Amino acid sequence: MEQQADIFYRELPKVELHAHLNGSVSVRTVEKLISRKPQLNIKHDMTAIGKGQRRTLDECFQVFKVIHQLVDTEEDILMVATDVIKEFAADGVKYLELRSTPREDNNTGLTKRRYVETVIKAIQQCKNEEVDIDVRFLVAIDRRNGPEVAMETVKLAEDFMLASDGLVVGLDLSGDPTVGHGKYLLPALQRAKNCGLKLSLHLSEVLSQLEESDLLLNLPPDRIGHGTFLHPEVGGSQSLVDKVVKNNIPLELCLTSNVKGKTVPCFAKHHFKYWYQLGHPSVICTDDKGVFSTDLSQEYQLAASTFGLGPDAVWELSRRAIDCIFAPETLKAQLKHKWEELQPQAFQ
Ligand code: 6MZ
Repeated sequence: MEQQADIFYRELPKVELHAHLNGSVSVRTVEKLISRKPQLNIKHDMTAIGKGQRRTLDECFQVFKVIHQLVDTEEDILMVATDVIKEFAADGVKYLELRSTPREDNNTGLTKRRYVETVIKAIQQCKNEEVDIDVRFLVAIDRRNGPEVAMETVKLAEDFMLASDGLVVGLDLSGDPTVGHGKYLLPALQRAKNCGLKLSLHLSEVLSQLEESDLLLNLPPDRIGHGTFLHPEVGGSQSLVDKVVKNNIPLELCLTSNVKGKTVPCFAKHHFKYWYQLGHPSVICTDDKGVFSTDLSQEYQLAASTFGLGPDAVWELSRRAIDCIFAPETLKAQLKHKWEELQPQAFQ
């Protein structure tokens, strides 16, 4: 049976700003995908990292490759995206920004354009079914694929920003942080910014990216993914911190992901503490709820128990996340109103 505390975190209305679509696929959806493609001989333990287990970041990236094999048609993407959206809604997430890297597949005829269209279709279907969640989409650049693909991706995102009724709001830069260098991607990112796409960039997810982080912070991005090694105590620098603070760039922080991916030694040493104590906008997120076997309620509960936050502080943390969303101000106001309405229920 759920404990009273667990219920509070589930009832807490939440904003999810850092969720990779294919990393968010649940066990239930993986089962459906495996039954569609038995010939691949993929087992459950190849798509998720269970409780108490840890892998290197490199091993995590192998897991994404396995999931990508399972998700290679429009039908798969539609099912995965609708399932993921409904699961976030069931977890009390009221506003979700999903991100995903458009892929093409010659064998199935999947194109990058159809990929984005299919995610948008899933969002619209959930809206038509009145699922209680507002969803936006960030088109992702996988840094591994280099500057030309990055520029292509920006152009695709630009087209959809203009033609998706406000559903495509921005761009994400992600992928294996140890591969490639952000400096080659600057022209693409600059173009995205100039055309009005919001930028959420994975930054300093691993150590020794000081120069890259400094360059990317000059854009500046609208939000930062992880930012694990920005501050001086862990090998970053005060000047990086100053840039983040001066531009008031919110951080998307993913506790379980960072600990399971071994970039942070334990929850107590997570950089949430540093940024939260500074009073800097910090948003709790899941990253890859399927791969890391978590959900957003658990992540809030984990932050609260690790850093000693009471219910009022947790409420404030979730409410302040609204200010960091990429959707327009009108929606922020609506969400704040929703939080007010839901407050008595969460605290009863
Ligand atoms: C960097 C990550 C990531 O795009 O196919 N991705 N990039 N750091 C992380 N920390 C663990 N987790 C996920 O979702 C999977 C892709 O998201 C990015 C990687 O590029 C991965 O291939 P999509 O929906």
